[in-house]
Amino acid sequence: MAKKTSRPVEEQSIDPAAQEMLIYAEQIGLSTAFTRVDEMAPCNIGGAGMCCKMCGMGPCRLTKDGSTGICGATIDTIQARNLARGIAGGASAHSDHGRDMAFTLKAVANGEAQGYRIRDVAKLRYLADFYGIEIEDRTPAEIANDLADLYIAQFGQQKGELVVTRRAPKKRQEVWRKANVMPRGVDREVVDTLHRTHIGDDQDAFHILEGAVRCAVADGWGGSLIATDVSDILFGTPAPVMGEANLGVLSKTEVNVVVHGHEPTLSMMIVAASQDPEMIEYAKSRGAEGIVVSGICCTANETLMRQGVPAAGNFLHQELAILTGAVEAMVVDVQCIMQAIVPLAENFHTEIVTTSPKVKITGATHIEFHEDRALDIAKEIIKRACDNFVNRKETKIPDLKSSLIAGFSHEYINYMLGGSYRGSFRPLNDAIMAGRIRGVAAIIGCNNPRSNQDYLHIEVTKEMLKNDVLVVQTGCGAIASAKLGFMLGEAGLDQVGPGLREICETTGMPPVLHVGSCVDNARILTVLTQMVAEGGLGDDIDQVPAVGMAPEWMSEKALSIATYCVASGAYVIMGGSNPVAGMEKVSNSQFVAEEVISKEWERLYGGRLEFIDDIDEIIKRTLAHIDKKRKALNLPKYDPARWGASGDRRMVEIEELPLMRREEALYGMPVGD
Ligand code: SF4
Ligand code: MSK
Repeated sequence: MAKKTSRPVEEQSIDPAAQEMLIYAEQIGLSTAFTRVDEMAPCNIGGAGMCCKMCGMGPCRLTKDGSTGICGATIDTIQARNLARGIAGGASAHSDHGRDMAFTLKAVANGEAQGYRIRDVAKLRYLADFYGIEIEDRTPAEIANDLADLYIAQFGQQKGELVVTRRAPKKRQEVWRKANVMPRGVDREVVDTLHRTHIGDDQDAFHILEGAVRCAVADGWGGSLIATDVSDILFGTPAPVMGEANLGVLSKTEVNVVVHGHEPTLSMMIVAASQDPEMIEYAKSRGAEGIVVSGICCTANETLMRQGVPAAGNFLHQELAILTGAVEAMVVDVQCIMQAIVPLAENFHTEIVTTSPKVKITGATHIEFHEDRALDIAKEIIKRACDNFVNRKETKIPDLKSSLIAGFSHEYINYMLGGSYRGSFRPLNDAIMAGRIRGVAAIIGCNNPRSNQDYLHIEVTKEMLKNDVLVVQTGCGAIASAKLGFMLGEAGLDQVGPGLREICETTGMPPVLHVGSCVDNARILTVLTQMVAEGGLGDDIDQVPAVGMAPEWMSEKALSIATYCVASGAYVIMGGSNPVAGMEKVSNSQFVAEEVISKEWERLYGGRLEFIDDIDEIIKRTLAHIDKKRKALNLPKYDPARWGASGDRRMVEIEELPLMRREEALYGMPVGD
């Protein structure tokens, strides 16, 4: 039962659809994460990373100046260990996703996966060739088998260097070697971090966090990049596709199947099964008009950017979708699935179906997914949802959804800027060098009910656009922008500065680019690498005028992403709670971990990690960093007045002038008689 919420709905979410559902939840007395968060005060000792429970002598809470744990561990050791374990947790989740994708590729190559095929042969051949796999006179299946073996080997490799790191700029690889953070194997680095943070192991904050950086690099330039590569090979490299986002995508008259989690393997098969005429007939036989599949969280991003499957919402929408009473089945795989959806669904007819061999939730139906029967399993789930349609009672679906364009992969951006025969990042680099585009901001990451849902994502995005900063987004941040209408070409252009606006009008790209799911932050790394390779913006990622932000972060994966971005040279700002914060009672001089992730990491990698909860400060530091990098590259100072009205706007103004004045405006003087 929900208690009366302490915050008005406008302070829980800026999304009108969410607000509508939150009012409804309160009316019918059901709790959500939005209300539970107000009933659960955060522990400020644990939140600041000052509580250690690494052994049975503790937990030890270090809240007094100079205090240590029972074993003598100091505050900097404890904070560094806690942060390192968070990074290892996030890296393991992303990377295990990558491993599963590599096994799927192997199964597809060997004809052991039902319903899949290799869709992007060009990317398969490019990657195989990059890694030295023979591609001439070989079938896609033969090449895919070898590439899958190479990728699978990256997880268990014990010595040497992850081959995937060769995709980073050469200078960056040297930085990692010099700093001793070049990963040996994905699993090895995760285990190494868990080992060194056990009681009685590594007890030097700098050294603990060095291991954590190696682990994060193994994620970003290892497991995550493998996940993205294989998803593109199997399901197609994303290219712009129209879609819709928000709870209004749920259908009043059709069977609603919501796919939620992260891995595209099952969700893409569910999409395929839902389009099967036999399944549609089955739905009709149960009284529905058809079947609608929609997504939540990063499964939404995976299916949206490849198939245009509508996104029902981001992380905090998972409970709200069930509250509509219109969801026959919520099919989940891995990561970011709240246990609360099972008891919540008991108030409705919604069946929660877990599918991953790694994830069961007490009270949910478990239908385990295996590639060799993928399509059969997907059809079985769809049929169950159709059968459940007759149990649907009153529904309450907010009549709110926004259109968007998703699918800006690295490859498409290259094509978009240069065309088929001269694909290039040159126009983007030139625009940054000239100052039309001030810089690039990657605004990524989760929703967190401790802040106002989507508010930070949207406010930061708006400020970046006003300041001619091109925005790329992934994960739940991308869905926040989509829901609020920023991802539709001209739709957001009235809020964009003149220089960026002109580039958007010339190239046809929206000012906010949907780049994918949270595992696809690896795409942002490859975009930055190509910007470096294109020339004019330095010879390594740390020189590019770019910033990464996760304003509403909550998951361990966000910690790993932030760390691999810093290790790649980026300045990263996280909003919300600071896991290495100090407490007033304890002398600041002790907070070595916070010093390491900012000053020390900047010295070693050229990037730094900061936790800042003030939105004005986030914006100020982002723009200051971009300007600092512009200055270091000797680029002209950013000056929006230089560009004035952009091309299309100027043309509209000129069109409205009398003929004589029009010619004068166009050519500087009247033309002819
Ligand atoms: Fe306490 Fe040390 Fe055990 Fe941590 S490892 S719980 S600080 S005794
Ligand atoms: S789903 S990790 S809440 S982005 Fe990738 Fe969203 Fe964060 Fe999960």
